[in-house]
Amino acid sequence: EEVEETYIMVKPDGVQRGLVGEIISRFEKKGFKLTGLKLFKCPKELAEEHYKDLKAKPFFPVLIEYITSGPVVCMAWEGVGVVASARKLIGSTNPLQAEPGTIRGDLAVQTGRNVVHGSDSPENGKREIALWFKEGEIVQWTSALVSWLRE
Ligand code: YYY
Ligand code: MG
Repeated sequence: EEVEETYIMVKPDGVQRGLVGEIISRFEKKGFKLTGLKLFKCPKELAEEHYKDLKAKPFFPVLIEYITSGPVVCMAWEGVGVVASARKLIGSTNPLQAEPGTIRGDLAVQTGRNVVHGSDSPENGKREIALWFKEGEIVQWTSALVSWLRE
């Protein structure tokens, strides 16, 4: 069990639908530590770099259009096993297949409007945080709750 970091982002539909607080809450309540947070209008080049592995997919242009269509909320979260755990909290890519209780399972209906992003590996967590945040925007701090979350 290692301390990891993951990049979580409320997509433009999540911001427009007023789901920012709800989504942040899920990660806070689980017991992870927030180390970065900002509202941000994503430039096209950054969206393309973030999703570069999907460049050949037919839905890529529409995906870039969607991600750049309004402000997003960028977050960095830290914790033991946070990458895989956040993916579980988020649920399947297609919200209709996502389990109830997950963010997408509870709050979304379509893959193209699935409200939230989460890194899929610790390596991509680091890569994406470095991509979306500038130096100084990530804050190291000690939560007063640590001893109540882990023995
Ligand atoms: O990591 P996750 O967001 O669950 O899915 P990815 O396979 O990385 O795809 C990224 C993003 O692309 C997805 O959240 C929506 C969009 N997308 C799509 O519009 N249509 C697909 N068939 C697959 C993905
Ligand atoms: Mg992905």
